[in-house]
Amino acid sequence: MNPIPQEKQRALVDRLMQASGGSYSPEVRRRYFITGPQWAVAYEGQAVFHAPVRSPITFEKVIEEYSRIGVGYWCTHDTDVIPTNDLFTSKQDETVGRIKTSLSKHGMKCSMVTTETFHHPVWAASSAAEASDVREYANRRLSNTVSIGHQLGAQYCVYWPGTLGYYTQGAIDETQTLRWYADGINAACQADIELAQKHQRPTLKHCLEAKPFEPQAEILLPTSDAMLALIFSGLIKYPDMVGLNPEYLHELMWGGAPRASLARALLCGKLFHFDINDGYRLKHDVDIAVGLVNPLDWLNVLVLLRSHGYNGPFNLDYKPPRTTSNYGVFAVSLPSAVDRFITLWEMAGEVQSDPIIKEATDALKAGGAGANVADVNSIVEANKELLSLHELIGNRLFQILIGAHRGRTYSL
Ligand code: 3MF
Ligand code: MG
Ligand code: MG
Repeated sequence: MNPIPQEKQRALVDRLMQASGGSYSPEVRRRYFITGPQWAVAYEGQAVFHAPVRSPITFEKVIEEYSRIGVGYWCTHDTDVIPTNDLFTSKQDETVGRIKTSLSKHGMKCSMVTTETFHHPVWAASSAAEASDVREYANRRLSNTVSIGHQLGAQYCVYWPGTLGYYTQGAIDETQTLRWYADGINAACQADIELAQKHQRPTLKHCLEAKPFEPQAEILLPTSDAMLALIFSGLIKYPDMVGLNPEYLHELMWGGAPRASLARALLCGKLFHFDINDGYRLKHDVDIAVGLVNPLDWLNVLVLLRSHGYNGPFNLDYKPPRTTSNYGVFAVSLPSAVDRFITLWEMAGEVQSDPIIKEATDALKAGGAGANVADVNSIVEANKELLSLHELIGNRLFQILIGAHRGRTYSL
């Protein structure tokens, strides 16, 4: 093949996307509670060892593009759209006004707001730092975000604690720091109760998001289970207002099974919001788009969520790779992520109604006949042959993933 002239490259990308097929219309995409973060598509590809590869884009452009593609909801950190020094000033009000205009112009809704508590130097010792002025500022920031949320019509507020941890052990008292952290969540909920009354709206759903490592060496709330423990610890003043925003990759990063983490959250009634992406176990937070690494696991995750009637947001918290251009973010990255999600969601429905999986799971629950519960060996014998169905179900899930259940064959 000859080298491709620069001016023909976008057309090539578009043609191959078209040829790949599998895309849904914006109308179909809008039926799902898929939410698009400002920061995901505005990410310029920078990191500790990486210079940016893409140029900045405005929230107006982000909202317009989400709308065109069919992602009906937008969410943001406070400082994604309002520089830290402009918060609490008239510039904040002016920006919030422009966001409202942009959302309504494009038929979009704001689903969620979140406070940046990890990037700015003020958070060097976390939002629950020893110095009371940092903590007071944190409370103001969290309350201000809740206020922005009400102004924009959001239903959710997310908290990723970011720098809540340490580099050198013994420098902080973990129990005290966690108490101070809970005080911040309490201040946000308290502000929410007052603001909700003022705006004549329901209070927001406050969702805690854990991550096991990055950007601190050691993290005080590393998993969704740790967040559940905090919610039920007695330190949280309004535990009914507080739940979880698990992130798929964050649970995988510590070596956990995301589906099991989600199951525990569901059992506690705390699965409020879900960050969807993909990546690898025991590696850093690569935020690859949903389904590109672990499609079979993702299929299973969605079976769980479908079976339990999860109806919260699916938030596209991923980072388009550094090899993707500004054009590619909207031409390839975003639509393909949304469409993989929808395809996996539909496949999860097929799993739920698959007669083979149904009969196999029913048989496993019915168990084998003829066991004498006083005799351990007879229990083993009674169920022995049935238990092969576990692996058979695994195989059936693979077949559904590759379309074999619909007659797709390979070299046969
Ligand atoms: C970090 C994250 C965050 C949170 C976001 C929401 C930048 O690993 O996942 O995304 O999701 O801060 O509060
Ligand atoms: Mg996240
Ligand atoms: Mg992540």
